[in-house]
Amino acid sequence: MKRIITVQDISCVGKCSLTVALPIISAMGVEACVLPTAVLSTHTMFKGFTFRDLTTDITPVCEHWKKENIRFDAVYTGYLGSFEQIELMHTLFDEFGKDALKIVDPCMADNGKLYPGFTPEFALSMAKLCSKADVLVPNLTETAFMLGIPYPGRDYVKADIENLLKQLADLGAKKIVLKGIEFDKPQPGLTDTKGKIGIASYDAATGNVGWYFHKKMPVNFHGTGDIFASVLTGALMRGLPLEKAYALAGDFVAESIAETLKNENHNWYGVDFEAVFPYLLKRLSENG
Ligand code: PXL
Repeated sequence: MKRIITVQDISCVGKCSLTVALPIISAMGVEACVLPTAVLSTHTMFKGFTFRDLTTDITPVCEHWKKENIRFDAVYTGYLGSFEQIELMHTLFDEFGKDALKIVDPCMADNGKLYPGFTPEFALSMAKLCSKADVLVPNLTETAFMLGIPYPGRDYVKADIENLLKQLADLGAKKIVLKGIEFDKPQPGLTDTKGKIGIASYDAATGNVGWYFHKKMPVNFHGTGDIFASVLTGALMRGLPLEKAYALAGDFVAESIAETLKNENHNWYGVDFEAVFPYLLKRLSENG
């Protein structure tokens, strides 16, 4: 069985970060080890959340793993709470990432805004960590902050996205999976994008650009980026090629939102992905 380590916070309530990564990656038949960066009472979209920083635990935990000769097939980093934690992730990649797939979700912003507590300088520091990624999974907002350019909103065409992919690859990441692409008008070479939301990918080694569009749900939910990156990690570990892995991740997010909206008293803070595991496992058994 493949074994991964995921490094992100545990928001006790909120259906994001570790409370989605653990169940999803485990359900996909991959051993999910965790390195929690902080414990929060809820994610940061609630008011008055508590925050216990776990930075000082990271090095001793890793030292113990080194003594025990523990190895991972993938190292997947998500929400990191400080500059110091980003620095520690460079060390983690050096020590545990040599033979492992390094997946970075630079989880810090969405819809044109940084999440509470983050600054543009933090985004530039995250961009340095992305240089070590085998697979980088940003959204458009994170891309803009990491490249130090204005958030494009919906004002872009296909060539602009291709340009962003190349700029992200110039940071040093080997493969890019850019989420949340929506085109208002038809684009050359792309069919059936109307009313859809999608993913653009780039392989720095070959220069190949890939696209995948899936149905756009009427409501945005928190934590869906973490769900996307978790499914992507699980699918890559199960041997799916990158294009199939991100298609499955996008479809699973859309299915999770659809499931949530079936209940008119649904939570505002996260999606009911738990009810969609049968779909995920069926797709996985059919190789995506
Ligand atoms: O879903 C991303 C995320 C993860 N962890 C924490 C967050 C957020 C988004 O706001 O607050 C603590």
